[in-house]
Amino acid sequence: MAPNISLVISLLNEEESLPELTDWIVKVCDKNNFMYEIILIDDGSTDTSWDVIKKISSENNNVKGIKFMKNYGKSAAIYEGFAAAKGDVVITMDADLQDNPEEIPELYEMIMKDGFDMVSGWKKKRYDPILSKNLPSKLFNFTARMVSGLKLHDFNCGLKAYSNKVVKNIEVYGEMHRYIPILAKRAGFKKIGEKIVKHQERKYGKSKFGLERFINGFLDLLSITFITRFAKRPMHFFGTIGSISFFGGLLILLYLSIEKIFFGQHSMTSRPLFFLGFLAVIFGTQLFLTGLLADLVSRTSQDRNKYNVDEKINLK
Ligand SMILES: Nc1nc2c(ncn2[C@@H]2O[C@H](COP(=O)(O)OP(=O)(O)O)[C@@H](O)[C@H]2O)c(=O)[nH]1
Ligand SMILES: [Mg+2]
Repeated sequence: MAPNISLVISLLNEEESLPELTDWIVKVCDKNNFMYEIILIDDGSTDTSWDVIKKISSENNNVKGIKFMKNYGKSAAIYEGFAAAKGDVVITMDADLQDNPEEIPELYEMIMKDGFDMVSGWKKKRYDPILSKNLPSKLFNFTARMVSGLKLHDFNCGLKAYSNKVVKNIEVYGEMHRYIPILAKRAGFKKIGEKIVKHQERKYGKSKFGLERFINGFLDLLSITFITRFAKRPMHFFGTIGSISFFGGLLILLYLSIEKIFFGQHSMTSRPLFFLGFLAVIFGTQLFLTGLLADLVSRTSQDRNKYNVDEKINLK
């Protein structure tokens, strides 16, 4: 029988947390009579995480593992997890025990009973460093709200629930795991909700995302804007600016030519305006061609979702 719930957990070097985490999830699922599967994706860990996963999955068939040959990043891991997930409801959570498995039943209800396509967790009370995490995250979320029109407080929360349809219809790649609610909205899912979730301090190991968030956060903001609007149609972006520049330049040159031909202005090339027009036409053509090329490239890139999987357990 197909499981009710798939838990998709991507991880990097979380050997200490894994046994406790899976025990806790199993306990919650058993108590609620859920048929469940736990899909652990080891994204090139250098500690003994994979051995731990092998051990756990040998004792419990519902625990499944995917091991990447190297570190591809969280989006890649989630992509593979989503592809493998069979449950009616798919729930992602962090592996470090910061997300609380006790939230699973309510998230499940929100998808199955209340009809949400997706529910995003909101770590209202957050146990992370203020300066390196909480503040940049507020800024990121503010802009993401502006850009997407989605009223969520915590776009990047690891704890999220989806109906199966959502995970099979969105493509998480690059660094897109931060924008999954936006991807879902773009894919046509409308009922996207939020649930305040409990958050804990990290118990073992240390955070893998550090201060580089300041910079990445800013770049993410740029790409989030760009991607939501133009990823599939780069031509709309480059083409628009290119055309404005091209036709602006053309007008300038036309004006100068008319002046020369009909009003006897002598030297066209000694006038500053000539260079502006000249430049604008060339610049516009360049942008236009860039847009065209980008369009072709984005259409033909087929292997952006190819990841080398080393081994799989309890999965075909
Ligand atoms: N697939 C994958 N997961 C990662 C990577 N880095 C961290 N994670 C996992 O993502 C989750 C959150 O990471 P964490 O370091 O706790 O980030 P923080 O909670 O924002 O400080 C944990 O389950 C990590 O094991 C990575 O490079 N690839
Ligand atoms: Mg964490």
